Amino acid sequence: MRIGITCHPSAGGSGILATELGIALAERGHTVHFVTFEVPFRLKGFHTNIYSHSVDVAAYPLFRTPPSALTLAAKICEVAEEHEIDLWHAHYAIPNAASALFAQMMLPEARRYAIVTTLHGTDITLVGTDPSFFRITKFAMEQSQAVTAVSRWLTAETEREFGLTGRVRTIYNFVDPRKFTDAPVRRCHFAEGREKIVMHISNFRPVKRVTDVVRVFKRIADRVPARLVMVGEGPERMAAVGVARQLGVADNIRYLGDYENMEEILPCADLVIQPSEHESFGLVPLEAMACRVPVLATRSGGIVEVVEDGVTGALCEVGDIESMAARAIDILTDEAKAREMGVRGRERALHLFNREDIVAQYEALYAEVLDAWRR
Ligand code: GMT
Repeated sequence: MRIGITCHPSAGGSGILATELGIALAERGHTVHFVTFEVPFRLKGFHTNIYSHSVDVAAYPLFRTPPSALTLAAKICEVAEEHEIDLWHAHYAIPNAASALFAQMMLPEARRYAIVTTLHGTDITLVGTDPSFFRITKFAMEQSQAVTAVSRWLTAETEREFGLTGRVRTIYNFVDPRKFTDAPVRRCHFAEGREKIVMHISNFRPVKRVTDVVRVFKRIADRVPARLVMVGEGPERMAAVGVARQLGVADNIRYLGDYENMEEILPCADLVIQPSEHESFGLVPLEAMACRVPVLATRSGGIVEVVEDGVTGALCEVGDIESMAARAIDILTDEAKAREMGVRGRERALHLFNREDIVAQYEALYAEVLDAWRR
């Protein structure tokens, strides 16, 4: 198949998943064309069967902001026509599904591709439900030939919020268990001696509740020698820095900023913490589980489909700092329990969220969609 993929290329779960999917599809013999505003950050090196096309951003004095959704649509159209694309997979509804739809309409009828749209979470929960985006999000979903969501929770949320005429299918995110392993890594980069390493990885948006990470860590550090490693960048980072200073734990925290090769550092962690307001899936917890790292997360959204409470980590209510700290201390001070959780986490990652199985689900969906589209 000749497949086009559009995604947000910067560090973020939807872009990561789309890129890893494209790489896996190319390995299975499909030709994959990415159309994005910059080269997706996990698309490093040369891959047979993969092409990456960057979108020009038109800066004309009349435009207050560049009409990027239109330039994206124009580029998709150009690539689709030149490379005779069969199917376009848009990751994240806005603007990607809308631009893919516009490009589809611009193509001559005989050249039109089918569209699969994958919803990742905030495109529905935050952006899509904003009144200024609601109708265009709904329209783009209804005009797609298939819509998928990354958890059962997100599927239900989408159906509830949008009352769609068509069906939304759940296809879970996946992890590559060869890349994310428990290979030995150098813990000494982050901690000394018996100090435990607590890790948080995110884009530091308000939904991630990064100040909760620091508050929980303060309680952990009062009882267990520990370091907090914060990975990522975003608007709430300075709030986390401020709370850490107030609580007197600033010296125990290291901020790594944006870091690309997560598989190199994740296995160093003794615990990964993700106290989000809601999380449609939680790719970081899944990658942590694949590395045999227990996860402390909130019982919110689709994350409960990923992390099994008491088995692969712990789930607490959003904002319940005391419970989160108690569960974290429990894991960090019981090595046998932590080890068992790690083992069960990797088993779960391999069993439910295995790269080969999930990619095969997408392939089957593409074949079904194309079959109906060509009739
Ligand atoms: O985490 C983010 O805010 C980034 C966002 C994205 O689109 O890149 O992540 C969403 O998609 C990921 C991949 O499907 C999911 O693992 C995240 O749970 C989801 N984020 C939220 O729902 C907040």
